[in-house]
Amino acid sequence: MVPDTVVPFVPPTQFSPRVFSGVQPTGNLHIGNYLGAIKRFVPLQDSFECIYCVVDLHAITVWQNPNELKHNIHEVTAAYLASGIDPKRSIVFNQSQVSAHAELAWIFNCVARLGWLNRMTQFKEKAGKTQENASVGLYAYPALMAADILAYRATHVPVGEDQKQHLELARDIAQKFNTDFADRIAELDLGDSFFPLPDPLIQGPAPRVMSLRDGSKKMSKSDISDYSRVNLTDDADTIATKIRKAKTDPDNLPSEAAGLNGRLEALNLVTLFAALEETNIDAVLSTFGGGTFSVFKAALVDVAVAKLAPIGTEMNRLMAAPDYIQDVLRDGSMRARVIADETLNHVKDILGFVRG
Ligand code: AQP
Repeated sequence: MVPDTVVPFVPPTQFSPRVFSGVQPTGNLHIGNYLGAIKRFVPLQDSFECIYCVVDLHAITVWQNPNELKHNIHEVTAAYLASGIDPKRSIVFNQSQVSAHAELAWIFNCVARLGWLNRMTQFKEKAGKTQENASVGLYAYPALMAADILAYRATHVPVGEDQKQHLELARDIAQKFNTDFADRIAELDLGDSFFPLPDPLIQGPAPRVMSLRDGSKKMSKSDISDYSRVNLTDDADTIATKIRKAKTDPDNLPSEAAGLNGRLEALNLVTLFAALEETNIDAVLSTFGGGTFSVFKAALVDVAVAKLAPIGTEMNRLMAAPDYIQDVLRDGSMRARVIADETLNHVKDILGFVRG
């Protein structure tokens, strides 16, 4: 029997298109987070119902300074808003204010298999050689990510390429849940399957921006070298210095894309230019091919400053008004809770939990 309190349910065969994505408030928000994720969140608002989360529960999978965490949560929120996410049209909130994420994550810990998590390359990269000392949360991170997405029964998830494997795991969890409880889902009249299999949206010219110091490493907030990344709040001088110091090789730029094979740093800088200018690698090389890096880097500085400075300025303005940011997060959390709690209540009924 479905409890009386259950609200009318959208048949699962007709999952309405919904986008969910998140960014961790781990400080040093960079141009990779922007080009690979946040920038691409914005146009999706025109065709989808969008939910954008500041995933603070994910952030604490590695130790965070409590005195900095609130600032970092505000920083990601400010980056969303400054980039063009409209908190009236989309839901913008921080994860820890909606307890359904943590509850559903536990349930998914019991659905996901150890073997699946053992294959996650990001855990291996982040835990490094000291896996025994990594938190259990870091290991279980992908189950929480699946909960984030599936609490809203989101159908599309815009992320950078590094998150592809986690998205596949979220699909596996959704599929296993649907299969394990198929009879119960049918008995409760919840359709053929309860969760959608969310599709990753990994697109654009820069799904994986690399470190400015090492073209084989992903640009990352947690890289100890600040020169490895361009931060969204860097001023024009800092952007110029970082790009001028970016690692390159002794040759001039090639005239064709094939000439970038094996030249990881050159490829990264050309890709960055193309992504910022919203063009492609061939077009960049048709202008700069055959020329020196110093000429190209000067042009890249101009483009980067032109695109990032307005965002950084707006982020700083918003962060100077923390009450507004708090209001956005409070309002977003209330709206998110309505959706996530409804999903969680159905999941509890499917599992056979008793709820009063
Ligand atoms: N280098 C990157 N290029 C393109 N996209 C990227 N993303 C991250 N790094 C790059 C995308 O940004 C979104 C938010 O990422 P996250 O905060 O969830 O953390 P992450 O993927 O672990 O990114 P970082 O910057 O490396 O953070 P730390 O160092 O804290 O782990 C995601 O969509 C991600 O794909």
